[in-house]
Amino acid sequence: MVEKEIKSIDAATNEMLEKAAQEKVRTVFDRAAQMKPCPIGGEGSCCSNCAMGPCRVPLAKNKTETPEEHALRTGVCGATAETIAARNFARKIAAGTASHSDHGRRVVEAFKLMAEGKTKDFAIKDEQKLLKLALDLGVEIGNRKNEEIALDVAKVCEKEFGKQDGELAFIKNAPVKRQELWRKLGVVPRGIDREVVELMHRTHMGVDQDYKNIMLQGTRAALADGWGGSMIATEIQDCMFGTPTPTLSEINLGVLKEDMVNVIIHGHEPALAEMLAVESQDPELIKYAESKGAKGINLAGMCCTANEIMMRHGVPIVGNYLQQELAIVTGAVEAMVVDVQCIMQGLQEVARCFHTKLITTDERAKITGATHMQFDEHNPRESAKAIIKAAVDNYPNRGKNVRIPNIKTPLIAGFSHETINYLLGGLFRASYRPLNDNIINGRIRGLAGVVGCNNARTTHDGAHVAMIKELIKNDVLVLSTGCGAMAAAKAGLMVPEAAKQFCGPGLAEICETVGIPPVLHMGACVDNSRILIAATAVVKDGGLGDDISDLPAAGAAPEWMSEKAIAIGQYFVASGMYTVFGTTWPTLGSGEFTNHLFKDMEEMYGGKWDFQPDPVQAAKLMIEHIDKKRKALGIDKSRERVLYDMAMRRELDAV
Ligand code: CUV
Ligand code: SF4
Repeated sequence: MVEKEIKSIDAATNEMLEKAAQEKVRTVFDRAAQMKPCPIGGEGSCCSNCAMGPCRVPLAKNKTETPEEHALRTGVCGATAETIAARNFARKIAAGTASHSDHGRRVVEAFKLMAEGKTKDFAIKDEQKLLKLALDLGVEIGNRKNEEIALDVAKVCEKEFGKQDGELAFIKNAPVKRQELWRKLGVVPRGIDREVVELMHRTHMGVDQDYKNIMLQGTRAALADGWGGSMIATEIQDCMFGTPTPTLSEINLGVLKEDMVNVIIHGHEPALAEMLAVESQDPELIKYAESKGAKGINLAGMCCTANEIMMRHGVPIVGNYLQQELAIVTGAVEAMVVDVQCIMQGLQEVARCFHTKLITTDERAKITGATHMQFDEHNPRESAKAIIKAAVDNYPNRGKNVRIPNIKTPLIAGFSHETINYLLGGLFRASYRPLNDNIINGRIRGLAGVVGCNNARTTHDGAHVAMIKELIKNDVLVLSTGCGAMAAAKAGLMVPEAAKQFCGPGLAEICETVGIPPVLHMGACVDNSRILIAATAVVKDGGLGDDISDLPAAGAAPEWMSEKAIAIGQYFVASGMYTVFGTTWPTLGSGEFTNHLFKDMEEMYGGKWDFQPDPVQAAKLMIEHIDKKRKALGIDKSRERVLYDMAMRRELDAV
């Protein structure tokens, strides 16, 4: 665990932390200072899977521990440090996969209601994508109506969750070689729910007690997330709400408005957020807000829901994970509307110090003390209206202690896989060819996915920004999602002008020619599936090997905290990606199991885990990996030439 020196690199966050301190409001930053992490649990060495424990098998302090001594250090049932660390790790995968996938399931349910005509408020926004999905899923197109096709697509997707055998449909989206490898290793997911259930079973007391075998199922569940639940969520959301295209927006606490009703939507699933985006523009509701003395209604997003509606509608983002309580600390938030995932219970305590109404909207996620207003999928518009009305009604209750930091940054987002395709190849011959060519000729050194959360155990946004800057300085194009993307945006890295200032010469040239930022915002956490699809598209375009593991590419989550991040990391690794995490690593209590993740996995999958809390060092590891892959592809020399050319050109320019 690295001790953090400063709380945040973000000025708006620090300003609100001061306000919170003045007003004696306790936030996650204070709680983190007070509650030290448990060192035994932190390294994955605490087992509470049965009532003979909890048992603790921490890493031996004594480095000279013999294998015999090591074997004697077990839980009451005899479970070894390896088994305990593996079970704990695997259960994080199960929880992460369950979360993304349950999100996917809800989206499919709403999509089905729409296709059946049971809700009039949603529609098919991207017909192209619907047809592509139908083809992928073997749904007949013929000259059937879109709604009929959609209904069948919904039914097939729905079955993916409860399927008992066979293979998940989207596995076929992966490179052929990858699919074969998965089949050989026996890790192709059969059904999403089944893999999660089996993983929970196998990690129950007294079942699977071979860490390698546990991780086979751990991998199968993770793949059921990336190439299953998450991918379903992304694809169906695109169908129903539109596939993102480049959008200009703004981010940070400064998007809140002093003279308007501020409604924040926080969480993950976009259905309610979509409706709030529409209803916040409703003339009648705006008039109602004016009747209460406000100039209008200002909707803004928080966490991954923010990414969803910013990507599709340009709705501004208030902030990322560690800023959720601080938004309320401004004193200017009438309603904080939440659904599922990454919602701190601390919000309620902070909301109590202000006039803010914390509104839960999903029966799966209630918070003691908060107001519950159930979102009705049959009647999304009415639900959204009621919520906004409650926020407006709360406007006159605003206190005197309002202070909104005057800090916000512009960003361009909306880089779905399809958009990147068009931007690079043009509308009529959309393709990754130019990207591949520029990787091969060395202007772009490689690709990096920098994703994931914030974590109160490390400087807010610090690792994301330091890592990304190091990568783009070295000509690595960065794809980003989640709270990491927001950190990059706040640091000004998601505008095309960032290229000149922060990138190496090769990447800067590409960004300037195409007019893209050096860090491409691809969406929410479930949209990490877009990175899988993009990586596969690069493979299929040719010239860079025949599997994801051949690509000069790497992944990272330098400030991860959620179990979802572990599921994502595992499906990245199993898809062939070198993946490095920061802040803390949850298996260090077992050297042997950690070795399995950090070494054996490379032999199995061509991708592996790594841990490096220093973000610049971690970026260097990623670059090293990228260079290793370039060398294996025989394209290491081209890069030297390009850089040489550029240096010469600059010398000439200087003359
Ligand atoms: Ni799903 S999972 S803190 S909001 S990225 Fe942000 Fe993103 Fe992690 Fe949560
Ligand atoms: Fe202890 Fe074994 Fe029970 Fe875990 S399962 S708590 S190691 S006895």
